[in-house]
Amino acid sequence: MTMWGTIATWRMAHDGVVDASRQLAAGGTAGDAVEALIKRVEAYEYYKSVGYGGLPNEEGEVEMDAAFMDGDTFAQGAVAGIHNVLHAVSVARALSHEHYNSFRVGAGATKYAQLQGFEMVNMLTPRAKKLWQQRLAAMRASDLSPYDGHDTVGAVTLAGNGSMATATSTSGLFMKKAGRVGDSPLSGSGFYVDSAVGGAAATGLGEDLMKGCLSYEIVRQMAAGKTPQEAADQAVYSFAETLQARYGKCGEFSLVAMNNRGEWGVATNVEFTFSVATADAAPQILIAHPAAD
Ligand code: SD4
Repeated sequence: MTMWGTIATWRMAHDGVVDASRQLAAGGTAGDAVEALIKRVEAYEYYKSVGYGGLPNEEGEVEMDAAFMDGDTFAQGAVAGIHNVLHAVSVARALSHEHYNSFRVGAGATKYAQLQGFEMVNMLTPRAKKLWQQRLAAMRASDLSPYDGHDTVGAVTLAGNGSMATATSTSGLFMKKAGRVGDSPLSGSGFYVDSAVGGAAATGLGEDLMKGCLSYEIVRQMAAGKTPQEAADQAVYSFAETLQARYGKCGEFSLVAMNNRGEWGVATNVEFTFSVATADAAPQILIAHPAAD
């Protein structure tokens, strides 16, 4: 049987995983499948942390981060702090075809999307605005942290021809400061893929994920011979421990990984749902727990 597969963060990715697996089963490319997967999540209004309906920053502006990477060529494109673009992942993918200027931020990223004809919409839905107003009032009343929960969609795909791709998309942390960028558009932190090995994608506290370049570290461990599960465990748990010991705290991390044989693994330091499908296993939503001490 031709091996293909996809794995993605959170149960919200499930419909996208179903779409991607149909494409991959029909011989679609890894890039098209991962973009379709992420777009499905971005378009769904009721996911509060990705795409349309995503929660805004402290100033009430929805700022999106997204990335796309081709595991054959290592081509990457990314956007950060982009405004009012329905599919930030598609903008990132378009940028991955550029040799120069492939990572764009803020007004420059938004302008690029407009000029390229990407669909522009007001990303602040009435529902997200209401949640923002409620949180603003609560933050004034007490000292609430802007950070609660973590819900970036990040996915890895393996096509039947052996090519791999990865992509991420997020509105980042609810109530983040204007201009704050997380790990999701950063190569090696939020995502990484090498078709000769495998790929990984992250969700969690970007500020801490960046400290360990955890997606790259998982791919490096797989290249050294570890299974995706061993690689994810090694990268995530050893770094979380080191960070705790040397920095004094460690945010939530959850990473998904798949190798170029369609084997997969997940490591997390918090209860975490994910969705996965392979040529020999129908799409399913699973729950991962932190490894026991
Ligand atoms: C970030 N990794 O921007 C993302 C957070 C997340 O809700 O997973 N999002 O740091």
